[in-house]
Amino acid sequence: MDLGAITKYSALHAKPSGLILQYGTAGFRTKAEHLDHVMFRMGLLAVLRSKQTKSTIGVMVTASHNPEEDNGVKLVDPLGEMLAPSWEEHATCLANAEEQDMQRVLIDISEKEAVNLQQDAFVVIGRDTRPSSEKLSQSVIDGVTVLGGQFHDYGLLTTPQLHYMVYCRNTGGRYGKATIEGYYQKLSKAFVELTKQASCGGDEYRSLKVDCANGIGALKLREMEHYFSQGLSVQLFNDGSKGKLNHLCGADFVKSHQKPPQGMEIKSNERCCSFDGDADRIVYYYHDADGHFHLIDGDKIATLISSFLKELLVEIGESLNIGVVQTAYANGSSTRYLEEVMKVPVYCTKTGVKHLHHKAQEFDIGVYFEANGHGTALFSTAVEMKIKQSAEQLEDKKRKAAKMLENIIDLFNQAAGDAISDMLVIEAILALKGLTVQQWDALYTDLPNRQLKVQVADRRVISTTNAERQAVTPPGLQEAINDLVKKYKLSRAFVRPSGTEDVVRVYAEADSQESADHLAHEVSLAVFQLAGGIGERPQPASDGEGTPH
Ligand code: NG1
Ligand code: ZN
Repeated sequence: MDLGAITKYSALHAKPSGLILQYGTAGFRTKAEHLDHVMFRMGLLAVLRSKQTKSTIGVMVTASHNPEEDNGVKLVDPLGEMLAPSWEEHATCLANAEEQDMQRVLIDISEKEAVNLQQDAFVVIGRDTRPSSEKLSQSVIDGVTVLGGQFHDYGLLTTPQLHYMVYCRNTGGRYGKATIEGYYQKLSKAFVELTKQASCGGDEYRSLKVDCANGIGALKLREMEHYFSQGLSVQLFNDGSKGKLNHLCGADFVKSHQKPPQGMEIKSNERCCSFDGDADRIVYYYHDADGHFHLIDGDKIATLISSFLKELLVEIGESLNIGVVQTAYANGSSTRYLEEVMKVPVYCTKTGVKHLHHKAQEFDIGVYFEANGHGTALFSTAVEMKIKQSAEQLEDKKRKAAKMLENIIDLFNQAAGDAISDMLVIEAILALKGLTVQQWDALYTDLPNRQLKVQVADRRVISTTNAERQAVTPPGLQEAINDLVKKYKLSRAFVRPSGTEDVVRVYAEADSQESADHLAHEVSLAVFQLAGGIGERPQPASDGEGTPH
């Protein structure tokens, strides 16, 4: 390590003294103007991680669904996964070290993790369309360079595209080519082959309106469009040409406000979807003939996908184990439908895709989605081989199913939840099954629900167990929630500290919207009283239709 050079360059990316940030569920996230030193230091850390794993490491500059003024950074581990937990701690230490302690922390990490400093390092970098992202990604590059790492700057990418690049590079090209054309080709080839098998499906099935949250998804979808044009026609809205990123649009807005985005005209029964700001989340929706808005969230996406996969497996005659992974935010109706009607085992993990991803890896086929639309399906290597063999050997009908499965495996991003890839899978399934958006929606009816946020002095006073469904501390809180829940039918509620914002999140569902709103409000008051609420006391939801959390 050239300590002199590190000190010199670090001074050019100096940390505002006293600023403390935490590597959360999605990396570091805050106002962009506070992040320059964090970017530089994550460049340094990525080099150490690359040397330790002898693999390419990714660094993504984005704040996803958060406001345009924010930014963030996260590291991507060798197989496209989120950073290992011990390294998340190192990231927090390094980001918070005052200038004069930075070198010592860097050396500590290298020693603790037995990093061979002579080893080569390679880092790939991507960024979203935020005005601050270009400069911040340059700071990452400064950090990489000063520690002697090699790098490739992909420039503008969706988050899942960067995960894809990392995965490709660390699997010797077997997964795909680590270029943007490689990504487009792999996905669109699988999509076109798959949809060729659809017997029905005229135009009405094949056109889709996409709200791109004024983000990177618009750019990438436009680039990709001509690769799959025979199979699907997409109409892009909120493409960044005028509106502000994530403002009154995008998957997070649509899901949390339970209403359509601005800037998109929706005719009745038209199929629409929204991406978030870095295109790793997707939700669908439509207006029915009476003008009512219907949201099709991650839970219903997981249901469509897992039921289709199960059907294909039955057709091929393979008894592979398939599991669905959700979080506590999954709508109770979805869990019930999956378990009782579809007879698919369902598992619940803590919030944050790394937990879901990890659990999904335990199955031959693991489908995981957060209710907010972040998810994918994972296929074990053994399954992939079995399916490839079946596609060669089986008789006609079975072979067709095996071929479809083969294409679906290629179409899913195995490295991360990916709005583009999920969209193509969903469109293919709808076409193959001849399903309209209403028929898909009718699989089950969501229980009315409400999410709220409560400000407390220190959200760490709340600790949880049972995949965040029960509060362990502060004392008395869970008992209070239990008593409130008893007052309503088909009800459920839980609270947890957010991993990305300084708030406690409250979730409630019940048999009517009114009950869900009441329950959520009452639980918020319990949190406010028992967990050290600050500021104004939580107010009841002012209307029945989608007051934000
Ligand atoms: P937190 O802030 O921990 O609730 C939010 C989302 C997660 C996940 C992360 C990362 C909800 C309730 N929570 O986490 O699902 O997407 O952001 O972006 O949607
Ligand atoms: Zn995102």
